[in-house]
Amino acid sequence: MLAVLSKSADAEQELGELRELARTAGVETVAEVVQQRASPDPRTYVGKGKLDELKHAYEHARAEVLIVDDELEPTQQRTLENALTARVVDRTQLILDIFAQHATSAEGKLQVELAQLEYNLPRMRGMWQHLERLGGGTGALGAGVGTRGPGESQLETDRRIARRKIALLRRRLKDVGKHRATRRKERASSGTPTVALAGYTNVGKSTLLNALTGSDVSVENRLFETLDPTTRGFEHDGKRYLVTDTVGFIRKLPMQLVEGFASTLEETLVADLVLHLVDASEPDDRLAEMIASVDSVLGEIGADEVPLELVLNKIDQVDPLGRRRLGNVFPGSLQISAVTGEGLEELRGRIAERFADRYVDVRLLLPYEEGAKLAELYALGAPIAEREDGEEGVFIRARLPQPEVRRFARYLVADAHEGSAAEHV
Ligand SMILES: Nc1nc2c(ncn2[C@@H]2O[C@H](COP(=O)(O)OP(=O)(O)OP(=O)(O)O)[C@@H](O)[C@H]2O)c(=O)[nH]1
Ligand SMILES: [Mg+2]
Repeated sequence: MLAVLSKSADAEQELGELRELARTAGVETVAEVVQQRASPDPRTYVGKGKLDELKHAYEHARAEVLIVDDELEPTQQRTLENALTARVVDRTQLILDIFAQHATSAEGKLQVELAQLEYNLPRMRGMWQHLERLGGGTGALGAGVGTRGPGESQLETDRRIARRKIALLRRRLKDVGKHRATRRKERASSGTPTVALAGYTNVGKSTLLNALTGSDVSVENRLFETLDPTTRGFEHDGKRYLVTDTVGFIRKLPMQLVEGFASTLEETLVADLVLHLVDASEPDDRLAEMIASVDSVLGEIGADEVPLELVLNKIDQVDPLGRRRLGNVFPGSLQISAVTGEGLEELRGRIAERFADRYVDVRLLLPYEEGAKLAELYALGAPIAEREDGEEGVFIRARLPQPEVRRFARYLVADAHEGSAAEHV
């Protein structure tokens, strides 16, 4: 059963999202309760009168768990559980549960475990009391926890163990993060422009990665399908670009997850360009809210300095009138469909434009005795437009990333027509 406190008159969107989260976690919604209220009651979360209604609805629907659309204070959770004799799961716990289900890589699992421990640490007392009362067995949505009802000293011990585990996980994540940093540096030194896909969960980031690069990253109509960053390349007009797909954002993204997934989210931070992907088929006010929450997470991780393009995906779901309206609301944004392929050529072109001055067309004459330089050139992986083995050496026409040109400056040959050694594309 779902409970939502709403400040806005239209709670349907908040409910809809919570329903989706519950569905993704494998929970079927049997009843929903909404209270219009500016801020939660510090003790009971909902108002006192609403608590009776909630209790009645919970029993009537024969619900097995109450899911609340906020991160609850430990006391609020306890009070609700006592009042309803129910299992109460808050929004953060629900999202952590989904992340735990979807984590596949070693790093993803560590990140989720860290986030869960951090969520649980201040709640450990509540957790044990909860277990004692219910006779033990379940933490959040079925994660098995020990059933022993410990005394105060046991609790102290558990807290210490948890803190030590948190420190250990942080260290291990740092090590794993180093590998990622190395890979990132390799990418950066290759000079290949990197584009990061950012956006709300389920807007089609992975579908777009697949469409642009011909990959087959997992795509599902459920939330937080992707947790691990994936980087793939594509070529456009003879130039190579890298695209990174990463974890999606959500309204009220638990701060424990932002912290736990810091190194993953950094992929966005180090990109040369962020494509902020949105689901154009969402109603206007929901769209605005989704954009705002992505912007706020990008700001939180310091990625708001990276150049950004707003891209409206799922445009195949929008009628011509809606498209025109979106064009007015978001001037300069691209309208695409990662599924039908509409607008993808324009998107590639837009990306290329952004990096146009980062590549330089050069003509080189490499004497045969400079074989190592030739190997170096090939190692760059830059597209070679022409190669001719002449008398004086190898003549090459190639497109180099700007920072690499200096290494070959000695071998540059002037363009017969323009008289300049390097011409900007
Ligand atoms: N109609 C339509 N559906 C799309 C489009 N792009 C993606 N989808 C669907 O949207 C759902 C989510 O797609 P994903 O690519 O998994 O979305 P994501 O942003 O990677 O989601 P997370 O990894 O969960 O954050 C899938 O059911 C896709 O088939 C599109 O252009 N049009
Ligand atoms: Mg994805």
